[in-house]
Amino acid sequence: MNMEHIYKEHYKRKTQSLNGNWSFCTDPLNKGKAEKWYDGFPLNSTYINVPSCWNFEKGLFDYFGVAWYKKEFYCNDCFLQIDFGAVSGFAEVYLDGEYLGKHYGGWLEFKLFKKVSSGMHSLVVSVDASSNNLNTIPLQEVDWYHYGGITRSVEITEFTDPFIDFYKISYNLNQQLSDADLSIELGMNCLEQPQCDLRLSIYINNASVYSETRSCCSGEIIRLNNITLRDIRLWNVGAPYLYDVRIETDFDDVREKIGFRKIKAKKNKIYFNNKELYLKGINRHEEHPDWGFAVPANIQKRDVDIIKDMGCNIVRGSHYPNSHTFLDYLDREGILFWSEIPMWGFPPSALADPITKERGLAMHNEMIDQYYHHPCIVMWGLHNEIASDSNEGYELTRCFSEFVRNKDSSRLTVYATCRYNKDMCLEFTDVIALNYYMGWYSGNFNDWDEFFDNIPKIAKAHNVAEKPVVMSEFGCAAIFGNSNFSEDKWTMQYQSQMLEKVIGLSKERGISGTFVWQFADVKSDININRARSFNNKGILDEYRRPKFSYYTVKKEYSF
Ligand code: ADA
Repeated sequence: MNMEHIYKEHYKRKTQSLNGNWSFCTDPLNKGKAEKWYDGFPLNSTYINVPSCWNFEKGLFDYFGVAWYKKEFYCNDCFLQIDFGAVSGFAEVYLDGEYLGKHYGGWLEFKLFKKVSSGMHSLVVSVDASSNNLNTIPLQEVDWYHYGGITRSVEITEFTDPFIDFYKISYNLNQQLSDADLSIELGMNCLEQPQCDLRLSIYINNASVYSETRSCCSGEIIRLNNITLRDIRLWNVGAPYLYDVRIETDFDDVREKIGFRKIKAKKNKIYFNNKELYLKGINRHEEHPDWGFAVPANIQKRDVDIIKDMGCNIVRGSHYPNSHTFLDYLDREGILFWSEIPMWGFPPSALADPITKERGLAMHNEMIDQYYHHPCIVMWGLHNEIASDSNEGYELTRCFSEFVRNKDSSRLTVYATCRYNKDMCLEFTDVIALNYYMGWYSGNFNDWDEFFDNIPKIAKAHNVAEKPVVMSEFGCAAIFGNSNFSEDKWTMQYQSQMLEKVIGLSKERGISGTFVWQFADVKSDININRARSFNNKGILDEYRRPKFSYYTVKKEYSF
């Protein structure tokens, strides 16, 4: 998809953006289906800009039900592909009054196909952003705001036979990291004939590395394994190098940016390109008070600039897959990324629900497929603060970790726990990640020393003493502008001292990295009852204005 990358993904493929104005109608009584709104859109509908979160429309701030969208467009005779960058919750799609397909789960892409003839067409989407506390991912109870809508771009493509349905470029590096053996998988489609001929060419940095005329059948996966690049330039932290890969057939093409690098966890340490690396991290919600999850590209870029200025070398995308725009900027800057699915705080009852598991696996599957090529991504996060001290948590973590490792063994696995002492799942991931808030929710500032003393002891007791440990969350709230000599809770001074202390101890005690909670203040669920209805632990406020701790973290990360 060409929608949210910062580079052009196709030169030949005929795509058309459907971003912009759509007809829009909320459906609080959920009657749209019975009344066939997909065939006759309500006359009292209004309009909305896509992509966006509908909560910014007047009167809809706390609307989390169903809403309908409609867009008309023109296309030629073709196999039409409709790509959605992300739709919150559950989407059902209709084309020209007929049901076309559905997708569950925000922050992930999906595509649908139909053979159409030339003329005007009508696309209708119903979006159900409702959640429960049993098997929606995320659950209703989370510490962020549940925005609804078509939150990322929509695009259509007019295909003619044969065309590239999917591709995957993976590689192996030799021991010296000087040569890369590429393997390229190409899923081909030719829908009208049993077999098609095609000219297939591959270019890397504009140099041809493969070219052949061959035939393919529909659904065939072409596997190319004999492309080797010697004396490669590595993608390094702070010194990235991206290779430009172009795959071309007669009438179709895809372009991808890849980077060669290696991440490994060994004996309590994390190695990047065979060198030990301390992770100087920050947690970031991809959210903004004026845009919700539909954060515009200029804000994404500025966030990356701020993160770079702060000296971070990794971002944790807490708690869901981020946009390609943000990740493209990280790829360009040589800043790493931890990507996870929005499985936050699941209790045993929700973990035991079979739909939870099914949806969680589908999300991991899509996340890895869709984000596979970003060199910045080095860790797949299985979940966050679930009941990992329960049998249900054990079973689900075992299943997720096996699935993720089988699908992509080139990255590390991790999940963030707040139950370290009694956690039953530490064996399953490459890295142990701890979320702790001493001196904020419980205990006091000085308890941190004892906490760090206990980290290796607990690891030993769990038989995971060789795994690297990172502090995946720690912090405290500070209201922007609240400055006081008393240096008590909620002041910018207290926050600053706390972060200095935890980062300082982590560096001293053999921890492999710190992820400050969090980048910017973020709108929280009203039921959580937070001051201003925000999680105020940002080291910037929600409009990205720096608090004192921003400079403290910058100082602590300047090594
Ligand atoms: C948890 C959670 C975060 C946030 C944080 C906090 O660790 O993972 O999303 O809610 O607590 O601020 O309390």
